Amino acid sequence: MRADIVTIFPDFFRGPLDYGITRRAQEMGLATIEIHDLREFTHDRHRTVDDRPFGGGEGMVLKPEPLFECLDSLGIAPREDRIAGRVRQSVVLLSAQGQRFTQAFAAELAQRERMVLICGRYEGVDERVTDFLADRELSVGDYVLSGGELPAAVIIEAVVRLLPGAVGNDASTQQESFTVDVKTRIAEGADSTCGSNGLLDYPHYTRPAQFRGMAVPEALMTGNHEEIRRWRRQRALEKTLRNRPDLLEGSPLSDEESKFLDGLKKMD
Ligand code: 9D3
Repeated sequence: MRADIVTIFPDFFRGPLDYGITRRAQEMGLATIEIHDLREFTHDRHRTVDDRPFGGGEGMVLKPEPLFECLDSLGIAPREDRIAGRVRQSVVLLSAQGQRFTQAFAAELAQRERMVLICGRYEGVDERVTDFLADRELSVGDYVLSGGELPAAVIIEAVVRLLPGAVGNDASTQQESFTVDVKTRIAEGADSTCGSNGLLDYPHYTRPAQFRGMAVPEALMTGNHEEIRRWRRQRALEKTLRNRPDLLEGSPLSDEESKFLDGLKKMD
């Protein structure tokens, strides 16, 4: 996959993409990430990328011309070909007004040969970019950031780790590939926070078994795999109820799990 990032802060991306899986994916040639300085697509002495909003109001807006010129220079297919799926390319505008980025979007973008991420800044971006240049407008969550740079790094990381071969022999992917229905769920957009069942993951422990008076739970030390499985499932249910009750809605539970969960709900 080739990813292009369009930004007024090109130096921002020295760092976040040069570690771990994203670094290795680039070294292996699975991903090529290019950063484009929006100011290089201006023509005035001050390299102006923003202007005041028509109709008045607070703040500044990213001008359309440098963004359209930048995209022209990238040799991206026409928007109608991208939208119709005639080419596997996406142009994504990062904005606070976008659709929420989820694992499902990550899985979809991982199918693309090419993706362009446009980082919004200031109060926003001229809407003609949204309507006629980008084919998706994405936000990474309901909180206010100062621009699309961190979100772009988030999206690149989420997408690149899904590229075939990117995670290598990492135990977490091996475990994922055990169960066919997990892969299917992930392809269908299962949340990365979820284990195989749409719940949060169970808690993990490693050595030492005793640490400053804090013991690893007994069940994990038994070597009884049936008991360990049940313990993990119960802790995952507890944690999901406490931290992400919304995930329990769409999650199919066995009779035993439903009973356990009802018991938990009565407790508080
Ligand atoms: C008047 C309200 N505005 C400012 C408080 C809205 C607003 C404009 C521009 C809020 C944020 C931004 C800049 N943010 C992004 O460009 C952005 C973003 C975000 O703020 N949160 C989550 N995802 C993203 S992607 C791009």
